[in-house]
Amino acid sequence: MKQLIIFATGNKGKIREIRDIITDPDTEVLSMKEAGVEADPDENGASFEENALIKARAVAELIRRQKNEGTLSFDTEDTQVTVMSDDSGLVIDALGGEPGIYSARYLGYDTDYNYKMEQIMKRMENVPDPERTARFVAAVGAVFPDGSEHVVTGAMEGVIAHGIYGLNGFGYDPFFYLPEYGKTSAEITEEEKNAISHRGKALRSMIALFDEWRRRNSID
Ligand code: ITT
Repeated sequence: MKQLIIFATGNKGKIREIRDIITDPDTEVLSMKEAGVEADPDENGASFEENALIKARAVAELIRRQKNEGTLSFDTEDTQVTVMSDDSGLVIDALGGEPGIYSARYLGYDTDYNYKMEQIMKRMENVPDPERTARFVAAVGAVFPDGSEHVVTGAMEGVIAHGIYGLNGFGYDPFFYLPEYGKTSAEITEEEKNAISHRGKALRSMIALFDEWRRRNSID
């Protein structure tokens, strides 16, 4: 049975990392745009986990509807479709957990990230290094082919730097300093980031859950 994972995200940085993390050659990964099932639900949950499930559920619902109407743009013959989503953000201890679940919306969804990071560094001007701890958190949600819902999380610990360094990654990576590398997460390679990142950890946990589900349901 072919496996198709549709990823309920419109964020190109996320989808690039996800494709590098899900390497099983028998599993096809499509973004919701590629699959023609673009949903933009209100992310009004109170946690990363709730928002991840809201996104996965909305796309699963759209697929169900399009299937009933016969308007699905992809073939579901001999294919099991799973929807996954990622809700993530940056949690800064000295700012009481901000921007947290509002990381994408912080200072405006379309605002340049250099500006967002500069504003955060300004707010943290007087915060001494030992108190500049932060973490990226990712919740990966999923609706499996039997309609069951699942959510797992992962985190990557770091420190808010005093400047912006590096061109890799996306979003808040250039000021997220990883003491064990002596670099920001925009200075390490994408491969290095995926090995230690919140997204890498959560996604690998979700894939393990999914593989377990397939074994239990005797699906090869
Ligand atoms: P989708 O909802 O379509 O997936 P989004 O960008 O709106 O895309 P979120 O609501 O989950 O996604 O917001 C996540 C934000 O957190 C993201 O836009 C970045 O600003 C930040 N973020 C998450 N993971 C990150 C990472 O690995 N590196 C840098 N910034 C990250």
